Amino acid sequence: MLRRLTHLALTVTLIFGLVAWAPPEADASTTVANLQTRLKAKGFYRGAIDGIAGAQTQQAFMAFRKEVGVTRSFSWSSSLDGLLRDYVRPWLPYRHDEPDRVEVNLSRQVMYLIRGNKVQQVFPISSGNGQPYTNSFGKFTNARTPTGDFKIQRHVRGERISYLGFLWNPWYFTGGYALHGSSSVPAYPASHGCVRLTMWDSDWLESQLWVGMPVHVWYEPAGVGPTFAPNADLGIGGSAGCPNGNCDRVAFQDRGGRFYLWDQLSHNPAISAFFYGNPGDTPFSGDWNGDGQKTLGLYRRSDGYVYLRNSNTQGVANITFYFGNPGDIPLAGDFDGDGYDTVSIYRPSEQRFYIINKLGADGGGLGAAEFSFQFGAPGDVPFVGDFDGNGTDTVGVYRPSTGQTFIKNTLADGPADLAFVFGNPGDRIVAGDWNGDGRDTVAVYRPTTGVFYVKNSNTTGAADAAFDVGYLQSVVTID
Ligand SMILES: [Ca+2]
Ligand SMILES: [Ca+2]
Ligand SMILES: [Ca+2]
Ligand SMILES: [Ca+2]
Repeated sequence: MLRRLTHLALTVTLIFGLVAWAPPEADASTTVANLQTRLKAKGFYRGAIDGIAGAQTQQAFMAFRKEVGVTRSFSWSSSLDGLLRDYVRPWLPYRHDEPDRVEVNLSRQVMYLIRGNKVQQVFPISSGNGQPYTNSFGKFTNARTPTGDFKIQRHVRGERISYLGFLWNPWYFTGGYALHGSSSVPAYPASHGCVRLTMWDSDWLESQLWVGMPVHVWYEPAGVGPTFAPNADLGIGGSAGCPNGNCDRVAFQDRGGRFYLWDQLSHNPAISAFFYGNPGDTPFSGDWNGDGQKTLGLYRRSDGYVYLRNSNTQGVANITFYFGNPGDIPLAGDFDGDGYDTVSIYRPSEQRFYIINKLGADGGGLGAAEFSFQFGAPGDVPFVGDFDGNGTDTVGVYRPSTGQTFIKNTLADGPADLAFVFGNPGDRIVAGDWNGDGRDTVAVYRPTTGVFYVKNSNTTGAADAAFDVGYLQSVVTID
């Protein structure tokens, strides 16, 4: 037994490259029986508590990994322990006339069994792989799982052989598409369009489903607001905490142009939402009027203007001016330490920062750069912060292809003062003072999973906290 446990503990070490991990001693919290009990309590496991990490248990590991959006595999890692402890079943659309139903989440490759409008069980699935094939009528079609609102139409108990193969306990919800047991439920969509369940889950569901039961099949909405309740925690190491009340906050932008302002970095923030700008505008933030409050600015690529506002509320811009060249990236900070943030430029074609310490005149242009310097490589994304706590903002660049992050504490040509790795390809970076110690550090928002990872030091290593914020677009720091 000890041998198996050690192997289990050693199997998977990294979540998204964020976690510097050392093999822990096997203890009671990582025994297979203990994991089975905990996974059962959270709705991921329906088998016996037998201490054996067989196929059914491994599929429960997979189901959990699919559901929380970490690397999909059939093994457990101690780095998942905290996620399981803090896991809260997702908030799903409340359907008042359908308290008992099935929801199929094609994005995460899981199926939820819902009773009394609450998620009871989470099943690993494999849906349509999107590949072309020839159907039973000889027609060329694509292996897509139909999305929409359905009801179970008919059921065959046990084995059914269809044109495309073997189905176990199929529950047809539209045409030839069924929820059914299969001997192959991999990490990814692999079917011709049916929703594959494991054989044992399909047996377990025999007493749970019925003809006429509602089935909803969907992808997670991209940018239509948080899909999960704010308290659906994915905590790594708990809340960032703010001992002195001087911590920065964040606002997330969705694809519809709405901002969600968190009142604090915690798993239960009060969130205010407001619309500002147009869908597709690039947000940033700064204290434009020197009142100590960072508020939103937007860059609208289609007309080349920036729009600055002095409160984080719905309304029109307080100051507007023409910005830079097409392709320039706006950034804002207090680069001269006078208490006012101004809008400057990162020009990716030159990998060059153009620093401007005055705001452009309302209705006019941005103004001439006071100085410039080269920093970064093609593809890098700039960000701003006071990384050494001296009251003056400087810049960093984030390399989304590798997660490498480079920071400067002076605004001049020359090498980085700090270099470290944080995040995954595709992450959105932002800097802020998350713990109130006066120094800005990095955080990344991962659009693919809707998780915001916060770090309190500018070093390689694990995130200090992680928050499930839902499927949004961008993040900005607000203090
Ligand atoms: Ca202000
Ligand atoms: Ca300034
Ligand atoms: Ca500084
Ligand atoms: Ca800090």
